[in-house]
Amino acid sequence: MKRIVMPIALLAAGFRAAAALAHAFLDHAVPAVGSTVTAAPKEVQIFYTQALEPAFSAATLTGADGQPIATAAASVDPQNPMELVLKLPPLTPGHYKVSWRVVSVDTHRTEGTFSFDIKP
Ligand SMILES: [Cu+2]
Repeated sequence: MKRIVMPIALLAAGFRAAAALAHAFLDHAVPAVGSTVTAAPKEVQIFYTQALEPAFSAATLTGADGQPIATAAASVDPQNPMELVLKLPPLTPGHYKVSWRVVSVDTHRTEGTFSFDIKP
């Protein structure tokens, strides 16, 4: 009995370790993190390394002056649970910061920011 129990316990520990590494981290974004684009994007797409919990995942936009820019609430793409979409109002050239805060399906919370520039 002991011989069977041991490997199962080790296996379970291994799965837990793998799950802990699987938080929803930012994989890439469109516009790309730190990029300069020449046309104002209509939305920001943020792709994560893990599926998100839509009810607990959000993103906001601030301008160069640090003031929040009104947008509709960010939503998880129904076609891709690993993608958060923030629809944007018409933006003028400048520097913008995206702040995001998400909960992945393993209930772990992550957050971060990145910026992009719109060139005149
Ligand atoms: Cu996790």
